[in-house]
Amino acid sequence: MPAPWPRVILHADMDAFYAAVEQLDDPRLRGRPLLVGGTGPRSVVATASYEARRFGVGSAMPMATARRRCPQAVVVPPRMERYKEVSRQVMGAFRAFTPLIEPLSLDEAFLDLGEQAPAFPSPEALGQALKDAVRAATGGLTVSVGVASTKYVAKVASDFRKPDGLTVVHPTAAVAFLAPLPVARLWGAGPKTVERLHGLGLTTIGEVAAADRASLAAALGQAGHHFHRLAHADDPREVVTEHEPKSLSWERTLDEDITGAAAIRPYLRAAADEVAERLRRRRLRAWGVRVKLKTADFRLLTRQLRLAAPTDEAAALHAAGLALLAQFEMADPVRLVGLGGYELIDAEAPVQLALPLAPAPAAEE
Ligand code: DCP
Ligand code: MG
Repeated sequence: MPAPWPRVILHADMDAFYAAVEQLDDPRLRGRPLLVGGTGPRSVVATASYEARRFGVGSAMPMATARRRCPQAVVVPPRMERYKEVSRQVMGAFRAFTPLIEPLSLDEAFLDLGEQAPAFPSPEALGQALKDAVRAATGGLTVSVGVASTKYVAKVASDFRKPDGLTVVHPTAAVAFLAPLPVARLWGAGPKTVERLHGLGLTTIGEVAAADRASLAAALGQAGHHFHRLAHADDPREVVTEHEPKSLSWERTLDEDITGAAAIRPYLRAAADEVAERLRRRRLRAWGVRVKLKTADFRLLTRQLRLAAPTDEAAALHAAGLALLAQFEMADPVRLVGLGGYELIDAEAPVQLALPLAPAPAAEE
């Protein structure tokens, strides 16, 4: 993958998912307007095939209204078990590309290609390979894919040319890509926000990007900052896999062995910065801090402690790291230095402060 991609994130969203599965399983339904949903008086449309969408019907519309607008549509009841089965095939196809998958629903996920991306000659080839893999795994279903360097832009991109779309937004083109889109496409902007933005005379994302950040914040509070950043294609959120990491650590095998605390301290500084950055990106905080040293003769030594409050700050991690370093006997040369946070919690979770605790027992492997 060419250099200017700081990272490669894909958003993939199956086309008319339930309806596409029904058309896959019953060839007579292919090419026809199809509504998936119940037929009771209070039923709504779960989804409509693209043939039916032309008649102005779509998800969440009362079934009665949809049938009035598109009387020739076939209506089938949902078969959730089958959709879950196909969803497993789809997610399985994604997993062949990367373990870093964040499913948002049965038919939609973010993929962080991180280190796998360079294996592909171009972002277009990568996106096409994903589409081909989904088609093969499901026996013929199409997925729309957005490729970008942030989650937000990838999500907007996957929706850009539906169905069977592939939209690649180069990082340097992201702001221009977003600019003409309506403010409703800002992630998290519901009807109320859209109304407020319109009240400020802002109807496109480009206008939000050009707006003064302070006045946006004055009108919308914290959300004003958030939307201003999104409009600049700035979205620090990481792809979060189903399984939260148990710990986040930084470690480095050194070019040459070093001896003594003074030589080790600069590495702890760098490690604390890196771990804090990664915690914040994942919206996590660590209760525990661990320092790991490997001696030149390959003994692994660790010391750990539990903080008085969970943190995502480099200064707190660094201070803990220095306190832990003081607990090692520093006579032997060291070939590896590491620092990690463990016992991670959601940064937004309410925190119950710890009772003062003695340091956790040191471990030695
Ligand atoms: N769904 C639902 N009720 C809704 C929205 C969706 O039951 N209000 C179900 C049916 C969809 C599936 O979830 O098939 C996926 O939702 P999407 O929003 O991705 O819609 P589709 O995949 O149907 O269409 P699109 O091609 O727009 O992604
Ligand atoms: Mg979909």
